Amino acid sequence: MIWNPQFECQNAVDRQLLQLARLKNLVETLYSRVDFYRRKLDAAGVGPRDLGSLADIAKFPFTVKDDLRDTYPYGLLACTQSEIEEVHMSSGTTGVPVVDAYTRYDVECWEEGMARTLSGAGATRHDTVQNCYGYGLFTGGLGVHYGAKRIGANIIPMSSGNTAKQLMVMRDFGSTILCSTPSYALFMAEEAREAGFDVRSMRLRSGCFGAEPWSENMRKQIEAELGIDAFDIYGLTEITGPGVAFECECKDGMHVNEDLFYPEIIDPESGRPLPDGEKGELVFTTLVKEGTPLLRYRTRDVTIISHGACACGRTTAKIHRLFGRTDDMLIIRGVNVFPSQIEHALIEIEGTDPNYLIVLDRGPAHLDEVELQVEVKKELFTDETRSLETLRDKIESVMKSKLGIQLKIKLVEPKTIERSVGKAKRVVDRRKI
Ligand code: DLL
Repeated sequence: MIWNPQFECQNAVDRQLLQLARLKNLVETLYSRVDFYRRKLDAAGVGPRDLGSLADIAKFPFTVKDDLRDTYPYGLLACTQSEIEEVHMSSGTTGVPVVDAYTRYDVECWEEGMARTLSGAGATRHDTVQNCYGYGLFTGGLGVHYGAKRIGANIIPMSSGNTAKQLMVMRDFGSTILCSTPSYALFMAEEAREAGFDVRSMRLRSGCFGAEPWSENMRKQIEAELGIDAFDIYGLTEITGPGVAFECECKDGMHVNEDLFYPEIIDPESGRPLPDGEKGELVFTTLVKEGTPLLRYRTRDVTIISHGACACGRTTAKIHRLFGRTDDMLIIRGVNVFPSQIEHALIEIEGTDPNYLIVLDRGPAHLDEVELQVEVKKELFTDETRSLETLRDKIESVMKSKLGIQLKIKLVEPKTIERSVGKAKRVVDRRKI
């Protein structure tokens, strides 16, 4: 089901004209309303007049996550504060959040992008959408919520967690579409098996999964265990949240909502744009955003782009399932975590050394398990065990409040963690995704 054929099936020439007009408008807006961008564009010696064609975008400077952090909270606002209707945030490298501020029109565009996303997975107004993405500052919960409302579907705002209740609701209310992280979908399948729920015989028929890396193998497993069609959906807080790109029934790459976001693939080293089919870093320019519009935002996500019509009838560019990231950001149970955040938190805790190792694993229930090994001062090991326990509890609660996730803390003696001669190895990722 195609939600908006006018934009999703537009011919290439008309789309490019639309994108160019929107891009010019964006650059004008950024120049006149956002000091940060006026300085950046002046320094690069470019302005709206330099945009003769879409390819000219390559002359313009990039925006990076640090720019968002440095201008926290409202330094990139292109509208007045009273026009802001909603804000969302995700973690930045040092724990300073990156902010996305939405005007009424931005929320409408988000609803539109998410209506297309859910339609790609076959949703209509007759569906019951069980939304297990977290509601709150994370964009997953409300993004799906708005899209489902726009379609006119019945939305069950479960948020994440409480799996027994999720399964009961799924059965009793006949949910037809499941929205969650892929790892939580597998966890639910496992819990269902143990609790004697036969999800395959329920009404569930498809699901939208994203917010973290997953694989074709995981897709097969989710589809087999839940008896559904599983679709990959992509987005990021900075750009709008979910609703940036989504799979259709062909399950062969994610369609980018190109009338709303202009995608590029660049060489992460040189910054040069790469042609279709070449692997590189995904960059987005928001074409209609009013609150916090961004020019050439480097997502750090690595993928391939392809243009051309799809068998589903859509003509929008498609991005390949993500291959990874160019930075060290980890996604642990759907939460973005930078090792540097852990390091900053540890420095403030007395008794610890700044030597640590993050060990990631997929537990038997498919959920990420994280062990944080921390070297502690030698004296603590000779003391009563009570002080070690107190320190462990302290680290656990500091991490929980700073990162928003529970880590298993293992205190180790000095010099236990292997030293490396080059860049310190802070992460061991044993998750087989
Ligand atoms: O994860 C938005 C979202 C919510 C997407 C629900 C899909 C579903 P952030 O928390 O800002 O936003 O994290 C964005 O998550 O840059 C990717 O590295 C990763 N990511 C998102 N979707 C996928 C996906 C939301 N389908 C970061 N596959 C992005 C792999 C994904 N990684």
